[in-house]
Amino acid sequence: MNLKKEFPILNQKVNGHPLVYFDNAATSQKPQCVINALNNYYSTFNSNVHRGVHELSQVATNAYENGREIVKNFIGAKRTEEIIFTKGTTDGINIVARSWAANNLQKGDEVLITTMEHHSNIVPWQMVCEQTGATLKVAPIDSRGQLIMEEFFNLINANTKLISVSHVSNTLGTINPIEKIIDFAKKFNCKVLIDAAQSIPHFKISVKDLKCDFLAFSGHKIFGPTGIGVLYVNKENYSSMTPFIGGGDMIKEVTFEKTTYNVPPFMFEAGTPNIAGVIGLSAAIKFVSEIGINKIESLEKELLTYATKEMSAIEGLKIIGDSALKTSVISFNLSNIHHFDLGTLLDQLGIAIRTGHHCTQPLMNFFEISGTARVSFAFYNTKQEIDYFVKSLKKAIAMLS
Ligand code: C6P
Repeated sequence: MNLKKEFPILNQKVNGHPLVYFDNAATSQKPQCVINALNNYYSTFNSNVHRGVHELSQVATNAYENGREIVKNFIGAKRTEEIIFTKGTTDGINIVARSWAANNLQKGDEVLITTMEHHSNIVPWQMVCEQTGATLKVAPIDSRGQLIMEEFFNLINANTKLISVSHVSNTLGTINPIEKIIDFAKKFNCKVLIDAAQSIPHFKISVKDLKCDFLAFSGHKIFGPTGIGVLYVNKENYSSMTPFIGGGDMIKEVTFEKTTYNVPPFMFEAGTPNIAGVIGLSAAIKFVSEIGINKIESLEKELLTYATKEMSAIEGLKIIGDSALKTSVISFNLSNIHHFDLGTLLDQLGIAIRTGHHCTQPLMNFFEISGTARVSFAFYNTKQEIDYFVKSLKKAIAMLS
């Protein structure tokens, strides 16, 4: 399979140059099979789910629920009901904050996050700590952008009720040792949420092996549509969760006096869900599985190693985050050139990168920088694209210095 050819958007010129898309951590591109699945749904069986007795509704319901099965198998969950469809990673983390943490935390309890978290894994905990009186603790990192594990473990105690940590940092590419974190947390009976937004597209994840309590990811970062995501909840945790969004489909019975709730996961999917999103995500996961997630991992490792070597040779270029374990992301700054100016110039040459704080302002404060330029790869990127990028980077340096 010519992998790049599967993505129609990549076959175009931007600003007169063949598009080089290096902003995959922000959102990945969609293969033709995902576009076809969305088209097919809207052209042939668009209908609401769980409601109608008519044929189209039944076909849509089957496709939607089959999506749950596909996700369950993909992340190695034991039970289909452990899969909640959400709007994305942000939504998934907020569901845990509102439906679990708000009901189970109190003054004296602690929530532990890390310095490298995305705002989506900081702000919900600040909100819930303010509401419950719990305290937010932040585990430190070193200058390479790695967790300092000794200090991380020292922060865990009998008061630690939840650890919420990114599997992979969107800004640094650091892969965190979540297996060790989960093992250690279990000794304290502490819940663990994994923000898998940046790991799910890049390597194999098995929640059964990890034994995490919660895991959240976004469909759009794994070649699926925007507006769809997944929250995995280990079934044992459902007994201590209550829904916080009320409406259709999440109920068993409603009277004006009292409402009883549907069983999970439906209890957490109030209102008409993103049916097209689930169908598109299902197609994306099938596509990834056909290529093989291990193959994707090794293709991307090659790209990361090659780009790191080529970029490191550029004078005045400083890579932010060189963890021993890294995936698919290179953040960098150039001496005397603002990342925003660089991003704008590269755009003129057809190269899409991201610039700014990447929704990790506390991490920027740690490194005492305002932002970075960031390239992030997917398996459809090529070494030729990296060569063109490096050549363009040198051109940009010559122009902007
Ligand atoms: N990071 C990036 O360019 P949503 O927006 O809900 O799909 O994902 C939020 C999110 C949560 N955690 C991590 C580690 C993330 O990287 C992201 C999204 C994008 O890095 C957009 S800011």
